[in-house]
Amino acid sequence: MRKHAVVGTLAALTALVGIGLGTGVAMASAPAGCNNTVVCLYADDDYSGGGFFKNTPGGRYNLGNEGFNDETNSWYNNSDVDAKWFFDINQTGASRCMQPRSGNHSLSLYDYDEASSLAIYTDNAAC
Ligand SMILES: [Ca+2]
Ligand SMILES: [Ca+2]
Repeated sequence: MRKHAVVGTLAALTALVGIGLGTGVAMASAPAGCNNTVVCLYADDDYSGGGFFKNTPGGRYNLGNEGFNDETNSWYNNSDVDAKWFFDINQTGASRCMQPRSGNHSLSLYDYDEASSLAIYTDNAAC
């Protein structure tokens, strides 16, 4: 009886932790190395593996020109403006908005290693 109660409590705790981790999109503070005002794309999950870092509002980039085509697995936008990554070059194909001061530490399998271009906007109303 007592053993069952302990197991039940552990299961409840595990479920709570799972809910907390499962939301996934925003984190409290930027990862180390993603400096203020910078949009950071990373080759691996959890903001690791090296990446592509830009802090130029209005900037448009083809990631193949930067040696970073179809590499992105996680990102953090540590700027105050919207940014967007695109499946294809020249800001075409499906896209994903990167809201200011937010991140995604592990893209979905569908989005894994797909980013081919990037737009950094000049305000936070672009997407
Ligand atoms: Ca990758
Ligand atoms: Ca692509």
